[in-house]
Amino acid sequence: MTPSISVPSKTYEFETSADWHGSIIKDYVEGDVFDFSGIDANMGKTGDQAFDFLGVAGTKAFTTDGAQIRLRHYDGDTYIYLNTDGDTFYEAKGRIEGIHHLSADDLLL
Ligand SMILES: [Ca+2]
Repeated sequence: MTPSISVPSKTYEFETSADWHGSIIKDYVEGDVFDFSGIDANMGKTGDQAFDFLGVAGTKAFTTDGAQIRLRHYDGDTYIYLNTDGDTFYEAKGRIEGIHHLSADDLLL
């Protein structure tokens, strides 16, 4: 009988959108958490705002509300885009190897 090995879930923590930008996560497993809560999601407002999670969404999903996170599945990988400044373009993009169906529960916003 093979003993089952329980691997505790990991938390990937990012303090700034620059920390996340260009990241490549190679060892993600289901249950791991991405902690973006330390990032000020809206640089246009004072204080530390939280992100809105848009789920898997196209490039037009970002609005001028800023403070948004969207996912993209592309070429076998999962990308997470952060919009932090109230225009419709991302400030940071990182990649998780493989297709993962992350929900808001997998992200700390
Ligand atoms: Ca932006």
